[in-house]
Amino acid sequence: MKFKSLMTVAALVVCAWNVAAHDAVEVQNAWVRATVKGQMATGAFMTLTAQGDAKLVRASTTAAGVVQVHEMKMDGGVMTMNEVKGGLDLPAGKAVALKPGGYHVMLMDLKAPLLKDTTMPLTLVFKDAKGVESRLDLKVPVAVAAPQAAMQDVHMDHSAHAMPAAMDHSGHTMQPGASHPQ
Ligand SMILES: [Cu+2]
Repeated sequence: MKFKSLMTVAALVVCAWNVAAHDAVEVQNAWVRATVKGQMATGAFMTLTAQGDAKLVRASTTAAGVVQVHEMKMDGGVMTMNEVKGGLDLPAGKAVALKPGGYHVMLMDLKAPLLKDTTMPLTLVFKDAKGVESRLDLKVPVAVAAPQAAMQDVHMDHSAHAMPAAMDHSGHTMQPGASHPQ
């Protein structure tokens, strides 16, 4: 009986998040690597924490013609980069880092150089465990390196955030010198 009433409360909370439309996945420390004239590709990086099991299924921006979710890894001493097929898994409550040398949002066919200290619009599309899609519109800071600030939340609306901001980020220190191939 008590268990059942708790379930009802949980369901109501989920509904509230759906109404907010963009609060099912928390985005932190988002940034996109600045480019120079003539450079056609770069990467966007961030930490994603889904409230419930979800996937990052696609991303888009007006700044690039092609946007893909990529995974970079060492394969027999060679760095390889492949599109993540079927979406990037975001297990409930787990901070998933997109960072140089690992997962990233690959921006190709750039329309213009991305200048540092500007922002770039980025739309992320998530799919929850029921297959329902939601989109999140971000303005991502353009920088030459990962932001040093531990907590830079690009969300504009914090009203519905029930999760504590201090998740465990110990595994997400940036690799000095790691860079994204052009
Ligand atoms: Cu890539």
